[in-house]
Amino acid sequence: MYLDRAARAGLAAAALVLGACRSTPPGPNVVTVTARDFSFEAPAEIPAGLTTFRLVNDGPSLHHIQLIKLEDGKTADDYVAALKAGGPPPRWASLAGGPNPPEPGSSTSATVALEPGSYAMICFVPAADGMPHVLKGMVHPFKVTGAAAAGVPEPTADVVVKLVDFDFQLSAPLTAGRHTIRVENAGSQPHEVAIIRLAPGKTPADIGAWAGKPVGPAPGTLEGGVSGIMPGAHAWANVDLPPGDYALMCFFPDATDGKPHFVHGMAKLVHVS
Ligand SMILES: [Cu+2]
Repeated sequence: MYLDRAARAGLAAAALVLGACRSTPPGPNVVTVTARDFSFEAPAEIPAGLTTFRLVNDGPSLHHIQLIKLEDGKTADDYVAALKAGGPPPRWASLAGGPNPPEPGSSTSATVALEPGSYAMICFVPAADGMPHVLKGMVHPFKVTGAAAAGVPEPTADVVVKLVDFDFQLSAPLTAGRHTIRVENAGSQPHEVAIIRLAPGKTPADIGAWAGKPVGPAPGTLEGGVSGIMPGAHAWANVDLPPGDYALMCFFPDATDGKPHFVHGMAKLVHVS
């Protein structure tokens, strides 16, 4: 019967699709992290290799994930103590990326290659009193174990954003919709990219002015990005951008004068259409 044959053809097509899925190379390991004021709900142990951190922000504040790789047997407590002591960033800690903030009640993700070792997951976003969330207890120690699985290809990016001292260089104009953005630090200092859709009439400078002590609603909508990575490192931001005017921002303090990098030029207006 005609219908039966059509149904059989449909089943055969479905089987082909399933077969194709099975032969697709494995993707990055996905780790879901829930952030809230002021804690992370995250695993204590994560396998080495390409890892997509999916950050679910339960709010009420903005949060991100800044991964810190700890060397020399140092712990997350040592890192927090070093932050409290002030001074230059400790040599035994390196910034290993992570997703920059989505809106409260929303989620975003970023992919990084995790080397085995000891890590701290922290949030540098300042509270309304100006104190970074990490100093309010937003720190989660974890271990990365094992060897990276072989044959997991790096994510395929459709846009590259180079972080330089002090600018964002885009390989192509950003268009509305889903993107995997490869973020490369081609500068001499740690950098990040926060992707923020500007509220009508607002500028990147308005974001900078608001961010130091974020009282009241942001003059824009947080759309993710990649938190701090070291010079020479790269990571990927997975975003879904509505059209609009955007600010690309780096909030890292400058190694020389301590001012945030956006003051030095890492506050770029980008039109997404
Ligand atoms: Cu920077």
